[in-house]
Amino acid sequence: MWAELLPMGRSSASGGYRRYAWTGADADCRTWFQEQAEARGLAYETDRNGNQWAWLGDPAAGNAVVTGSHLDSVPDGGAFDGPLGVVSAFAALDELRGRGARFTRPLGIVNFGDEEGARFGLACVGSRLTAGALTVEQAHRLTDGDGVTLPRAMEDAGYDPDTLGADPERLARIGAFVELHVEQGRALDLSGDRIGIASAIWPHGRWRFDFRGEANHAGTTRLADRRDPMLPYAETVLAARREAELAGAVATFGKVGVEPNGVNAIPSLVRGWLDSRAADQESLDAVVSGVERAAREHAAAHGADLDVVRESFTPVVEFDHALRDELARILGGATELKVPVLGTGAGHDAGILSGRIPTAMLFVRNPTGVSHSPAESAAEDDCVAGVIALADVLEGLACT
Ligand code: HGY
Ligand code: MN
Ligand code: MN
Repeated sequence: MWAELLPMGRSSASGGYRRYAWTGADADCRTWFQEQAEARGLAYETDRNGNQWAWLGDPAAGNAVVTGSHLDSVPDGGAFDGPLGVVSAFAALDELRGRGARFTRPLGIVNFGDEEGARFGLACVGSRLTAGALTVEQAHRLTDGDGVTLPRAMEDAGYDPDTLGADPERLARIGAFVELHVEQGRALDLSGDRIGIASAIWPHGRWRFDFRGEANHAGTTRLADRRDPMLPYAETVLAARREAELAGAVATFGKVGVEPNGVNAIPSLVRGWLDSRAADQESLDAVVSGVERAAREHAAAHGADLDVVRESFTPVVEFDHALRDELARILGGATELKVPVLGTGAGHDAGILSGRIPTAMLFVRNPTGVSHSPAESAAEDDCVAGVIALADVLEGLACT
């Protein structure tokens, strides 16, 4: 499975993945998912939001156990973020069949669409729509960098955007969702453990800062006469770093757009996106308001106008305690090792669904902690340990 997925959407220039929602690379991954489902005799379907499902047993029976993750990527992402959870789901089912396990609950494997939000700017679109955390009207307004709307992109990919919307009937059939994911930090590497269990996801969000000034000639415009929006933007990037350090949080300007984007033109517009996350809401609020305050001061000082728009926000997620303890009991019993319980600053579909159904996550050790980069890695032994741990969890939850 891993070898089949590896070439899909991989850039030969960067070695990273460009599997953006509803593109050709995404379609290749989706075809692969369907083939995996059908090769195992699972009932395959796409839901009203374009998420893919593979079922063993009849989900209408209810109280299903679902596992899976996503197959899309950030720009030049790594191979593991997302796909490891989907591949491990199919591999765990194979493992359980090899053990002769008998299922007492329906088992679902899912690939949630557009988890990273790389194309339309909002993360976890598939699970947000399903959970009713994103309205159809909001989804219809999502537009990519080329002006293509989400409904148009879905339609071009062969999906019907008219069906988009909350899917409470589907969620009502699910008793537990367990997402396996490569760790996106070094906690397991430092503790010497292969596998961890998630405790919580930090509150996080994305804010767009539009600095507007005046385009002019880079050679002839006196410094004193300029209204250059790049200057307050630069000050704002530095302020984000300072505010994050003060609050023990993280803040990143990782995407920027400049108009007209000419070497010899003072920009008319600099648009930067702030991604900020913190262990608690108060710290996150402190960072974002500190960054916005600095941005306003510097914009005023340079004669630029500023608009700040919150594009997305996900409050703190505490994963279901009973399910988390059940995972710890199952894995502790199987390995006689204590499985570490970790918080994370990364967002996941499991976090979005946690407000609606009991969810839990398993993390697989990442030896460098690097993620959202082509350098992301995980050792094969650790990935196999992840599959076995997921199989143990599914067996404990869904088998006699
Ligand atoms: O955490 C993120 O940026 C995304 O949800 N994976
Ligand atoms: Mn990611
Ligand atoms: Mn992910």
